[in-house]
Amino acid sequence: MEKEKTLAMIKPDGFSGNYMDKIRKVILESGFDIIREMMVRLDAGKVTQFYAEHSKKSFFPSLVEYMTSGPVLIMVLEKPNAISDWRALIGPTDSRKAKVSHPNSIRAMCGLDSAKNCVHGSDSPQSAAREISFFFEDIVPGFVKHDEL
Ligand code: YYY
Ligand code: MG
Repeated sequence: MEKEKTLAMIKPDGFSGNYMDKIRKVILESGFDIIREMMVRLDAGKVTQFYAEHSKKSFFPSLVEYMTSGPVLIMVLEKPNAISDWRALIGPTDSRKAKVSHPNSIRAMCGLDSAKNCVHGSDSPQSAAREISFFFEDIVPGFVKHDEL
């Protein structure tokens, strides 16, 4: 089966709670290769672009505040079926639900609720291509950035 890439992110609470090493361990033990990673502090402009699809939602201002509250670790993960396997491993958006329905998921382990949920994962091949090229321009050759997204 052909390898696939997805974008993963450890959000600010993953840092502050010292979950970083645990999360990296789960990633590697689950068969993903971490082919690129960088630690950055996102500014409001970058978060607004990254989460453009949610810009009209009521939670958007708090999402921007949360995502800019501390450093994040951004990773490109690779393995066959990486996109849906990483989504399955992180669990549902709401960490409170994850603790009930997916107790072994990463969001159950380190998230708090539907806002502070500790990790990100691309939700489709289109999102993965956009999000990887958003942070690592060299990885998706030929992928055209959509400024309106
Ligand atoms: O893809 P995923 O992160 O699982 O959820 P989305 O519905 O795409 O929302 C993106 C991001 O927005 C979520 O990870 C936290 C934040 N958010 C929020 O703060 N409050 C909500 N009720 C829903 C989402
Ligand atoms: Mg999403």
